[in-house]
Amino acid sequence: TDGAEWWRSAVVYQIYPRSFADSDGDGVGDLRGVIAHLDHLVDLGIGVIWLGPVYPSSQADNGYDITDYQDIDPVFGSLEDLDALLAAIHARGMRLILDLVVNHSSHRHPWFVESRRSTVNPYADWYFWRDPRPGTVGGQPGAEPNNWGAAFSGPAWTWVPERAQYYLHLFSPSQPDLNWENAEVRDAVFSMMNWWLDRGIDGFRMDVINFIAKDRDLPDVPAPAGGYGDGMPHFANRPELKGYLREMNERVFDPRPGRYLRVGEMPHVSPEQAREFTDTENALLAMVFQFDHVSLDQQGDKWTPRTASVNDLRDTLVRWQLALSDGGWNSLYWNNHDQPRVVSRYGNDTTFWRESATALATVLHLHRGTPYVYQGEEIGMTNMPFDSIADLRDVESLAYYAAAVDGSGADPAAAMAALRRQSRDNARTPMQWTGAAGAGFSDGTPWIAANPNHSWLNVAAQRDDPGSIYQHYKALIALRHSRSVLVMGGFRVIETGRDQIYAFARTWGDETVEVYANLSNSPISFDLASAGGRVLLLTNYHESDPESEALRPWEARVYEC
Ligand code: TEU
Repeated sequence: TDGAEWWRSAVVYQIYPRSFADSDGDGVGDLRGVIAHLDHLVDLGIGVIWLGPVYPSSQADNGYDITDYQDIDPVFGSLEDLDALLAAIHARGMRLILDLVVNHSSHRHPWFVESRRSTVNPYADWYFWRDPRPGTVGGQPGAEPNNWGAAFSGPAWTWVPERAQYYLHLFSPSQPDLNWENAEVRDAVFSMMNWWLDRGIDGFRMDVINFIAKDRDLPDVPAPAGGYGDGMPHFANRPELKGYLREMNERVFDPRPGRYLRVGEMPHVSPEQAREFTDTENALLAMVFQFDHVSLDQQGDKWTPRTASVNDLRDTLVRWQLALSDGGWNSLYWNNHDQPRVVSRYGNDTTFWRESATALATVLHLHRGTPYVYQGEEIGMTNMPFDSIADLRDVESLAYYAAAVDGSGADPAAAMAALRRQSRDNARTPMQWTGAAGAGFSDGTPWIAANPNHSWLNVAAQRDDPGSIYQHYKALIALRHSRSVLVMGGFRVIETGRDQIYAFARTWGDETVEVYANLSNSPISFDLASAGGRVLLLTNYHESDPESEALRPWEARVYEC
């Protein structure tokens, strides 16, 4: 792929360390467990590993609440283990990016422990502290400085009697938001980033990076009577955001040779904004994670279901592809540690489990952008049949259930149905390496139960099976590495006149690749767009007639034209 930055052609594998591989039998994945499985990623064709947070943490949000940004939580290992992992990754020609979680720290971080003591200590202004709403008594319901709700239920403010003020937390009370307007906060963050880059890592995935600039007035927002509202317009994609990212680039990345992968997770970002942040001239980031395609089955809040149609999926994917088809850059993902498993969500994890998993993978990987494979996606791992709330661990899921069932008297069965559909724990059950009792993940009791289907759905069962989901992912990644058109090519939709079919073309110079995918449970006939002379590069059905103008359920075909 001529001259493109390495992260345009590489495929990124996301590891959720707690659930990937446990080397010491404590039931929690760790760094030594990752080292032991690197060759699986080499076999798959992975170029970059995104490792979820492994820093010391109060573990209220599984590491997204950090108490020390420059060390490793003992549950995952040590800094020496991280250095050994980095060396092992580099020795295999792969790269490592870490998770940068600097919109907030843990409430147990020394910065916050000091900040909460008084209004006059050196860290007093490192977070968002506000007096009770005028005319109210601090700590009483309704005394919060504004009416924003937190992402994990409840108000976005917690009262600290010691300081006689509230602090802001967009997520859990264990995650106080850092005040980026304070230059000392920015100094500390940039110094920490430089410390990690000096250690040899290859970049960062930046957690909710578009939330770091807040509207200092922190105004009330429309909200149901006595309820909380969505403060998003006052903390997402604010005008000051670009200034902070420009300063980050000037003080961290620009002074260094080489190219670092900078990925910004940006809930609520639009394609146009993504283009602004990633456009080639003065790219503030290499790419962003958007959320439009992973909220199509939600209506307002994530727990209220909506049926996502193929048209919904296609329209959203196409909108993002077209916006970034001739400038800027896209991330491509179906799964991560916050999303339910795509084969259960948008595919068919019963009748057409293999076909739908591979059709969805084909569509994603042949788009323009950098593909991400989330651990277990490469073997088609499915959602978990959670039986009761005791099976769940995620702070977001537990808070939702408590608020719905204990707080509002909702039917526990309905709440469990919503959790089986959308809980983040669907993505956090142990990686399924083998069919053995602990799924090859741990010899101990795992921190969260493994999916019972690991008995047949696992790496060992698929690795040497030519028709497996694993082998299809491997073929897709190899295909991407073999053709510039799949990396640099533009994107255009192919109109087939069939709602169930998603078809598109990629063109680069005189190379054209066409993709046709039937994203439904029914066979469908259609007309192949290009004139003859096609070569079938890849299909997800074992036997496939390249000239057939009928696609079987979830059949995907890739042609070179
Ligand atoms: O997620 C940000 C985010 O928007 C998610 O909260 C997502 O919207 C939600 O999980 C969907 O229900 C990042 C991390 O990926 C997530 O794991 C953390 O919980 C969150 O930030 C706070 O750090």
